[in-house]
Amino acid sequence: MAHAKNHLEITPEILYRHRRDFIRYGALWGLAGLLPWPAWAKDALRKNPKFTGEGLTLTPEELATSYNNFYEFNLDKDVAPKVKEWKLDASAWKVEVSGCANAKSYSVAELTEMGGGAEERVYRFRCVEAWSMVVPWSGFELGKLIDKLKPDAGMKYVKLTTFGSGDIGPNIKALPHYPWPYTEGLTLEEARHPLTLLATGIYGKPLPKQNGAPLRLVVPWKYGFKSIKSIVKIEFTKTQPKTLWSELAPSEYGFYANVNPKVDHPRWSQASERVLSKSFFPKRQPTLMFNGYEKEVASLYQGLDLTKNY
Ligand SMILES: Nc1nc2c(c(=O)[nH]1)N[C@H]1C(S)=C(S)[C@@H](COP(=O)(O)O)O[C@H]1N2
Ligand SMILES: [Mo]
Repeated sequence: MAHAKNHLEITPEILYRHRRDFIRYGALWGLAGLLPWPAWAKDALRKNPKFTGEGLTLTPEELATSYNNFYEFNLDKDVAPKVKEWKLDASAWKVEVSGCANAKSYSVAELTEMGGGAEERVYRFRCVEAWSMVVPWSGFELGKLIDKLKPDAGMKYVKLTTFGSGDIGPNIKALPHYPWPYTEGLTLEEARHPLTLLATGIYGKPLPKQNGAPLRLVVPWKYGFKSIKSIVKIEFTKTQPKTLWSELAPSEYGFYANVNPKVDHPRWSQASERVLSKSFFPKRQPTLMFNGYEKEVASLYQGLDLTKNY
């Protein structure tokens, strides 16, 4: 890390915001006695009460926005010093949608509106490289958007694609053996699961470039590589779409990529994970089945051999 701080100095954004609100409204509150939290003091961003992150420790924002995998730009995670030079312009973004009744090109604002507006959810996030974090995403359920888009009859999958221009992502030119553009896919059932988000923000702010501005997928029970960034295309398909990682290394990265402590990566164990932190002695914790979302998603995979369908 470029400017490592003592980990005791780190204040998670949510605590910071609560503290700021407390200072701002505390005096008034004190005068009024034990009144409920006034409606006008609430953040504009809706917080989903089911996903407030209770019992989880939020990853410091500074880490979640600097320790990134975004292969189009960099392979070494430490993006913070370089991100200013990235030619990713999220301002006039369009997403091409096909394979459905309402196929056309949409702005991110239009998609957000169709998805019911953005709300905040705190999710665990587990990279296949065996590190993990806990972050507050702003976004909307992909399933709500799918209902509005109305997939054509017989569609079974959703394919998502990142921009493919080497003028934006220099590694698209520098690493020609990668099957660019970055693509990912979900079964329609997975895409419609209420946990599956299209995110437009993180830590209550618009997504920074390195986290996949202006629109990225978040599938918290799957390895991080499924959560494709900077999406330019959403396609409904009849057949299982090809994905960048499963094409590049099919024995290491499957289509499902469900977090599973019992199915190891061919080159390392998935039984435990390093918790991203600024601490000199990062904590390791056991990895949870479906990254802790087993109750919600296990039924999607009934009868499926998860050792073969990794
Ligand atoms: N387009 C694109 N999406 C991507 C990646 C990438 O390299 N390119 N990396 C993936 C991987 S491996 C991870 S772990 C997450 C990282 O997301 P974060 O940087 O917001 O933590 O993004 C995923 N989405
Ligand atoms: Mo990852």
